[in-house]
Amino acid sequence: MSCKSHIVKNIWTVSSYIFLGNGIIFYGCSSSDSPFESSTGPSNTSGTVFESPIEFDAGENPVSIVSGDFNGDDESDLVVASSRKQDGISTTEDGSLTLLQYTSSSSSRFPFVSSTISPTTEEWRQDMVSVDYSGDNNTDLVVTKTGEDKIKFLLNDGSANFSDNGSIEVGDVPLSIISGDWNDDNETDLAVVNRDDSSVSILQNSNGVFSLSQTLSVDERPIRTVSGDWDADSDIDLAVLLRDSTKIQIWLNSGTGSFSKQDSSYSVGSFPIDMITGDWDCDENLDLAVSNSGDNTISLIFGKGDGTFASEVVINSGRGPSSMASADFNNDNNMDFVVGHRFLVSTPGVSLLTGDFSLTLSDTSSTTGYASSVSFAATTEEDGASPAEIIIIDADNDSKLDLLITMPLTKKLSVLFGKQYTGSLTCP
Ligand SMILES: [Ca+2]
Ligand SMILES: [Ca+2]
Ligand SMILES: [Ca+2]
Ligand SMILES: [Ca+2]
Repeated sequence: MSCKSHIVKNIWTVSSYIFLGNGIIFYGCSSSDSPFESSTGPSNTSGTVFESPIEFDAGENPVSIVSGDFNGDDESDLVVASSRKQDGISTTEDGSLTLLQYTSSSSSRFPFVSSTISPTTEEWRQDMVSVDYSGDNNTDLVVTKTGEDKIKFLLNDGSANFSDNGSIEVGDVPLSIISGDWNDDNETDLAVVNRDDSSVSILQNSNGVFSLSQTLSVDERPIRTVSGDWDADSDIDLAVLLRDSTKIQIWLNSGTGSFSKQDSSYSVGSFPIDMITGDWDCDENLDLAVSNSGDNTISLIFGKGDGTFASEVVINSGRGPSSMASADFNNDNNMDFVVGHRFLVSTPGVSLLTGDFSLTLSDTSSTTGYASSVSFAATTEEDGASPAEIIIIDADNDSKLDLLITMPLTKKLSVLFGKQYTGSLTCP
C-alpha cells in the first residue's frame, strides 16, 4: 500500500508522522519503517486485570517518562517529556517536560500535581534519565537533544526547580540514554545510543562534569542499550540492540569503564523496537527481552552469568509489540511482561494509527514458560491510541502493581490501577 493512500488519525499523514515511542522513530513511509498493519481495531477490554484508564494531560506529545524524588520528600515524582510534535511544525512546546510532583495532601488516588518546564526553543527530547549527577543528593535530569546531536543537563536545586547546566556533543541522532557507574567511583556516568552513526557514546562523570571516554562502534542502526553485570565480576556491562542486523551485541566492562565487544552476538526477531533487562527466571543471572514488531514476538535471551547468553526463546506477543516493562504480577518468581502495541488499522482507503497494551504472564506448564498474551485498552479513546512508554509502579500503595502509559496521540498519561494481581517488581 502506498503512503498516500493512508489517512492517519487526526491530521497526521504517514509520510509526515514521526513516531516518538520509547527511543524509536518511524520516518517517512518505507515499508520497513511503517507500523504493523492490522485489519481489526484495538482491544476495548477494560476494567478486568487493571481498572479502566484514568488519563491526565501530559504535554503536546508525551513519550518518555521517568520517576525520581525531585523535591526531597522521599516520595517518587514523575517527569514526562514531550518529544517532538508530529505535524512537522516545531514550536517551543516541543521538548517541554511535565513535572508531576507527589503531594501528600492531595485526596486524589493519583496524588500528583502537574507543572510544566518549557525550553526556550524547540527541542527534540527523545529520551531522558533522572539521576543525581552532581552529587548533592538532588535528582537531576539528563535529556537527549536528539536533533542537535547533544545531551542536555538540567540541574535540580532540590525543590524541583531545574536550571540549564550545559550540554555535551555526542554522535549522530542520539535516540536513547541510560545511566550507571561504569568505573565504580560513585559518580553516575552515561551511555548514549547514536542511531545514525552507529555508535554508543560513553560519558564519564567527574565532579558533575561529563567527558567522552569511549565511543563504541556498533553495527548499523543501534536503537537501544541496557546495562547489567552480565559476567558477574561486579562491573556494569552493556548490551546494544541493533535494528538493521536484528541482533544484540554484548560489551563487557574492563572494570575501569572501558568496554570491549564480545565475539558472540544474539539474534532477535524482525524489526526490533525495544529491549529491557531483568532476571526473568529469578536465577540471579540477568536476562534480556526484545520486542519484535515485524513478526509480533518477544525474544527472551537468558543470561548464563558468564557474559554469554542462550539463543532466543520466542514468545508470541500479539500485533505490533513496541515498548515493554516487566514485573512478577502472579507471584510465581518468574517475571511477566507488559507490552505496548501500536499498529495501523487499515480498511480500504483509510488507516488509523492506534494500539493497545497486553499482559503476558509466566506459565510453567507452557513450553516457553509463558501463557498467551491478553490485550487491553490503554486509553478511553474509542479508537485507541498507540502507547509510547510504560512504567510499572504501585502508585496508590495498595501492593497491586499499576501501569503508567504515555500516549503521544491523545497527549495523555494513562494511569491504570492494578485490580487482580498483588505483584512484585523484582525477584524475591
Ligand atoms: Ca563513575
Ligand atoms: Ca561485568
Ligand atoms: Ca535469569
Ligand atoms: Ca510471574
